Amino acid sequence: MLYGTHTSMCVAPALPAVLRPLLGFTETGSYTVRVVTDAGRDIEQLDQAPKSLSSAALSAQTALTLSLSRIGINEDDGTAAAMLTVVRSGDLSTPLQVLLAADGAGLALPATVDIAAGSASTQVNVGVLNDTQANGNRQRTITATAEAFEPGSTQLQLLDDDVAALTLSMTQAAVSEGVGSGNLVISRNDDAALPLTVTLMANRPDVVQLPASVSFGEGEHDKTVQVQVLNDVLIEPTVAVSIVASAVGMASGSVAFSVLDDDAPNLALSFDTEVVREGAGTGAITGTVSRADGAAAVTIRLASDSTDLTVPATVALTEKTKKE
Ligand SMILES: [Ca+2]
Ligand SMILES: [Ca+2]
Ligand SMILES: [Ca+2]
Repeated sequence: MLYGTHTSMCVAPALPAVLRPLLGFTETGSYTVRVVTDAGRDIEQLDQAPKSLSSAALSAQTALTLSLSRIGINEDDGTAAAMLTVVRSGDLSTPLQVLLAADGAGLALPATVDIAAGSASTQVNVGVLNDTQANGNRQRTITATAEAFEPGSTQLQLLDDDVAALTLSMTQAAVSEGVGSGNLVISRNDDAALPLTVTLMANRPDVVQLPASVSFGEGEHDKTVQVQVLNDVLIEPTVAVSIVASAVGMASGSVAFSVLDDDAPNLALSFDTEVVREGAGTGAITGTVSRADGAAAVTIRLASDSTDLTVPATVALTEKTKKE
């Protein structure tokens, strides 16, 4: 506490902010502080530094203060992750526009918030932006500023909800045998501070070929490799291919795509006679449908260009057979 040798009207220009509320300086303006000695007129001083009093007016500066309903918010908490309360001191008779800012990415804040005339405070939602990066927990400071006000600030923890993982994508959802290759993109979602070797594996090495591994350099987040699609002359159904990528310390990633066959059945049609009499009836001619290659079942459509000859609409070739 401050003591003096006599009673006087005086002012303390450098009065610490912590004393202002104790002395009742809640309003803007100039104040005069009366310092009164104790009954014994003794001076009690905790240090020996000279003390002086000034006649300059003391101005109690207005200030903004911030508080949050929560100080730890998760990346997936959405647009109303926490409630921010902005309080002003001083004259309340006019509205006040307060500027809000955060010291880093990840928060959704309005750039300004208005405190209405007659109000000392207002509230606003603090939202959080959810990303897919394994970017760790981050501390953020929110600051409120307004002209002629001491800025206010508050801090919160932005909690990551992502694990370090690999993701895969194919630039084509389906690749034809005849095209030869497709592009596989491998991505890592961590900060890529260290090089990384990723192992690649396909469920159908008889259909596709790809590098056994791919190396990420420091700072590299994406790599693209070619997936070779093996070509043959066999008639085959569409093949579902999946590729898995794995690496130490990372969750594995996978992608599925289709390999489309480009081989048409090589069909032949022959008859057991070249001449037939009118009225010979059903079964007058035996036709043979055959294929030179392919193992899969297939249905062949038949047609005649004459109303004098009738043929079955379809004939089915079962797996590895020919049919008459
Ligand atoms: Ca996330
Ligand atoms: Ca994240
Ligand atoms: Ca084929």
